[in-house]
Amino acid sequence: MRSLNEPLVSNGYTLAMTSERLGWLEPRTANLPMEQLRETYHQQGYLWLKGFFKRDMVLKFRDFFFETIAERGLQAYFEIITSREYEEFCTMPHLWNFYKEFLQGPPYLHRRKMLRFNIPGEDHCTGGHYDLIYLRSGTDRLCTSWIPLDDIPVEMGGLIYLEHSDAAGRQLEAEFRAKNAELPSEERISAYNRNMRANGWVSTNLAEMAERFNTRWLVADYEAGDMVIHSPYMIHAATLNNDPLLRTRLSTDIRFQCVDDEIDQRWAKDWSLGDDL
Ligand SMILES: O=C(O)CCC(=O)C(=O)O
Repeated sequence: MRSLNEPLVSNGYTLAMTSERLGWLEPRTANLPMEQLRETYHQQGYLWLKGFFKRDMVLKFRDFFFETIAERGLQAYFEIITSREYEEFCTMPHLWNFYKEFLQGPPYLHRRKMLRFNIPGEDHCTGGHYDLIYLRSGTDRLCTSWIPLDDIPVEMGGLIYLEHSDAAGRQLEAEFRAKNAELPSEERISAYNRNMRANGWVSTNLAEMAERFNTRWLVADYEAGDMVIHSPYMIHAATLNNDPLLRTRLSTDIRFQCVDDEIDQRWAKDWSLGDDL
């Protein structure tokens, strides 16, 4: 297990680097029996599948992204979001068939899909949250796939998980459900209603969160080809991209469920700026 040279920083807060507060995500290989993978996912709240995709395929999509932006400028970003290339990447048979087996039913991919890039020097990143806050109007049998679209060592600020926080997310959501019960129906399901914190985050102070929940943030050196699946209650966040080589962190996060489970229709459209979801 390697050690980190610099402390990890997230939205102005420095993470404690002690072994009680910081650890490493545990990888699995995708060729393990499906039952075992499902069990690990339920126990840990996440499943980090090493080398799930062919590396070349991931890097080809990364190249498509950066070449399109280089040719046409940042305004091409939302064209990429709606592009055939992105849709094909997210629905490739290898991924689709995996989810069919994992979910034990025909999968449904939420159309609102995020492609994120984080440049070294930015001062903000994803705060601590769980995903159901944004998807309250459907089933909670929901899986997020977080896919690094390049190698993302810890220093580049990949996704980090609060260990064993699926239970804490469930507890928080039960509390919010009770508080939100009085609100008009549209507001009740909103991640930004009067009972929620800014951006729907649990907090941006990750150091305080590790103390409060008495647990560790789990970090990882991700490689192109990996995929992490997390539960909608699992608390996660990111740290700032502090890459000495000044590379941009590129990743996508997309959400699957069974087509027969209740679907949050607010997500049945492409991601756009200010869509308030
Ligand atoms: O990539 C990020 O910074 C955030 C991703 C995320 O929150 C998710 O995958 O649910």
